[in-house]
Amino acid sequence: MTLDPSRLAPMANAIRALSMDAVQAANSGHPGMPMGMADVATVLFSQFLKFDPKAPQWPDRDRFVLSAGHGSMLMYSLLHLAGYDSPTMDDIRNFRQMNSVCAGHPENFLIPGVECTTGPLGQGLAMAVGMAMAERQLNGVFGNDLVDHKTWVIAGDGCLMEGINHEAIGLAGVLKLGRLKVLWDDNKITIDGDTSLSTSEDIAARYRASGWDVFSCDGHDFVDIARALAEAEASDKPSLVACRTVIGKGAPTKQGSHDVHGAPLGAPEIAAAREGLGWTAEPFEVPAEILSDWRSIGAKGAEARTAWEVRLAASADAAEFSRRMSGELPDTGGIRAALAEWVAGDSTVATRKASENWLNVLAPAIPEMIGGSADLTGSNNTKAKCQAPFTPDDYSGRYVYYGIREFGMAAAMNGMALHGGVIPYGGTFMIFSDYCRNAIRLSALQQTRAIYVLTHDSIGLGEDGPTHQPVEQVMSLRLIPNLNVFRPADVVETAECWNLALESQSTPSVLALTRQNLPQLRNSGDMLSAKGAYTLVRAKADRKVILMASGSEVELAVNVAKELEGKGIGADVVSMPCWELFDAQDSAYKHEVLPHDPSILRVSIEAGSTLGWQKYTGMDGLNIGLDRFGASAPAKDLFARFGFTAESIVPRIMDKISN
Ligand SMILES: Cc1ncc(C[n+]2csc(CCOP(=O)(O)OP(=O)(O)O)c2C)c(N)n1
Ligand SMILES: [Mg+2]
Repeated sequence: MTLDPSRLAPMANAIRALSMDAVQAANSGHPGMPMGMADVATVLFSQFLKFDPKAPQWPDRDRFVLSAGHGSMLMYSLLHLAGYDSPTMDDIRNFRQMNSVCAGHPENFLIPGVECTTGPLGQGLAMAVGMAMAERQLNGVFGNDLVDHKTWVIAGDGCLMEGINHEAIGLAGVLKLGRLKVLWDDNKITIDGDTSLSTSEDIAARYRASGWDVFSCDGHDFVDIARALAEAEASDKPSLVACRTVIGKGAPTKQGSHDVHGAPLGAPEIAAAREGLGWTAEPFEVPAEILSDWRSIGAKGAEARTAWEVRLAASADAAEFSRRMSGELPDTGGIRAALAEWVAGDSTVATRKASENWLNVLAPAIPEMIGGSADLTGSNNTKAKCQAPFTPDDYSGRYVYYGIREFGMAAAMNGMALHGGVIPYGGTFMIFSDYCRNAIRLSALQQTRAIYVLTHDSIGLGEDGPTHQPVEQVMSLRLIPNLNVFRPADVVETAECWNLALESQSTPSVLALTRQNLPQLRNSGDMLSAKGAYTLVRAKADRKVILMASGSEVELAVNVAKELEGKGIGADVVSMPCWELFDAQDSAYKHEVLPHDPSILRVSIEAGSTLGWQKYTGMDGLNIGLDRFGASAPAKDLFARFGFTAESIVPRIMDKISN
């Protein structure tokens, strides 16, 4: 569509009208942002964004991320007006109501045109960095014919103020992600009022210092917006466009004020705004001519999409590219054979090292696995031998040096997984899962296959002391819905848990791994970890005790069981590498592993918070754990000091049984 401001203005006003009306009808929501950015978004969609509403999943589309997720009505208006099947006008009428796909904030799992879930400020932009990384990685492998698109972001003052912004733009800068373009809603307003209340930084200088290009425009002048976006598009650096806007533009008495940020305008203000904008249509109606202009923008993308499909069909890489984008793993026959060998073996090794060894089996067989670490590669053991670094000189590389940016890494992993075609995994110490926790939560909410390799998972890390020793982290990760927390006990479970993580297309995983060596506990069984928990050792004497444990404490449970058997007390040992998978088993299996029998004492052993184990042990059980901070000492001494020895545990069990 040629640039004709007289046609664009009514198109932008359609966004304003829908946003005012939907927020008013819902009696909640954020009209200010969509009204303020309506003009910029209209220019972006009409002249820059590559998209086809009839093929929302087309792999080579530009990605559009509304990082300022509170402005969700901007997203819903744009998608509807441009001709996506979802959301419908009825969905928009029911904005923020039960069962409407137009949720309070945009959700990727509700609307195909929504690339990622946004709302937690800053993370949309940080996920866009990951999308831009995935684009370059796949471009590095498959070339321009199949992969050649940009990532566009609309971000607000809040997204730029959040700490994660620093991590995200630093990563984009060092990786020279020139196809990442961020449009900043520079309205100088946040919830509390003028941005001068809380910030005085030179944002442009900060971005430039991080290797970005910075442009600016009057966000209400269509010609100027198009000029700035064209300049940004032409830049080979990641680019920020400061779009000077008026929040709530079009609301006559409220625009420019924080009052318009997050509350309905009210009927009188809406009536006055309609008059000022010359908008005469009824609520939730868009005049045919304006809708037709929008639909013609939407229709434009079909040409690029069909041309791409022709190129794909002609490509020798078509099958492999399509497989990677589908998320299906390649044939893993070799991996199964390797696992059988491991089961037959006898190796004493830290599970972080077992993970590295298994990665050296997985990574060559699964080329879409893109690893990385937040500057702990040698400790997290995340790099497979076959992986070259992912750098601006070689984007086909498969290993990312994320730097000390745990939150930025996790958000980027989400963006990569959402982009598709790659399977991201990344490492840091378990203790720093808290640094990236909200991104892990968003992995779960967004149903991304992000795999977190969190090593040094207990006091077993030893001398680094309590700042580095996780206590509550493993348990607190189990609180997050749709997240599989794996804590494998040995080399075999480590390999099994990795496989399960890779097979979980819509559930992210945490692999909690030890620093310290652990003996191999199993020489039989096929993927027993898939059930989440299983009986590793059966009682020989009359069963009086069931010991359940995860990770490094399974070995201890085995030793405790031996001593109890020596005293004529039969004890099962249940290894529980993944609560979530165990909870998903049928009740027959669960009762087979943990039978209902009040005469059997249930004992949990895990070197971390005990809160939660009671659901398996019952309140009459015994919970051996750590409900205090650790200390700085060698691991062996710490386990002894905090009661994680058979000498300490056996008497407690005997005591409990005899009382
Ligand atoms: C991490 C996070 N902290 C706080 C909020 C709550 N919140 C939503 S919007 C907003 C203000 C954002 O200001 P800005 O990005 O400038 O948006 P504008 O008011 O201009 O629409 C805040 C604090 C949030 N959504 N995410
Ligand atoms: Mg603002």
